[in-house]
Amino acid sequence: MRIAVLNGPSLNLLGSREPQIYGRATLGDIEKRLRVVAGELGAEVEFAQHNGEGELIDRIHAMRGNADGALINAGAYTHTSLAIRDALVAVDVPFVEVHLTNIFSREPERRHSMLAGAATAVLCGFGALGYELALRGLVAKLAEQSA
Ligand code: DHK
Repeated sequence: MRIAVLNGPSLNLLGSREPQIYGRATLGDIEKRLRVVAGELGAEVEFAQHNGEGELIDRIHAMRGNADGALINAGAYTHTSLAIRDALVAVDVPFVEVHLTNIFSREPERRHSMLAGAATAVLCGFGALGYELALRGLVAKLAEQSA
């Protein structure tokens, strides 16, 4: 099972970016842990991070036929990008929307997600651990569907 892990703007700065909000784990730490968990689950993971909306959309388009599922933290585009949701719907790859923070407990402009309505699941508020939890959940769900 191939899982794409896609991160959006400023998530390349995790570890030093507002650590009181986003934690101390770097994106590299998160990816390292996901590789271990994927190995345990018998899944393959592929990572990408882009700051630009267009690059993220290109990466989503590239998932068609190449990924069975995806974890996506679109960063601030989560709250604004109909274009990213359209791309996700277009490729028809099941995805889990992941956020480090509980977006529903933050500023009003972060409490709405453009992507959630198209997501298989949404997981937020567990910090870096959320990616691992989301990977476990998505792999279990995809395995159940293909059984
Ligand atoms: C990450 C971001 O970069 C923010 O723009 C979102 C999200 C929240 C997170 O919690 O992972 O509002």
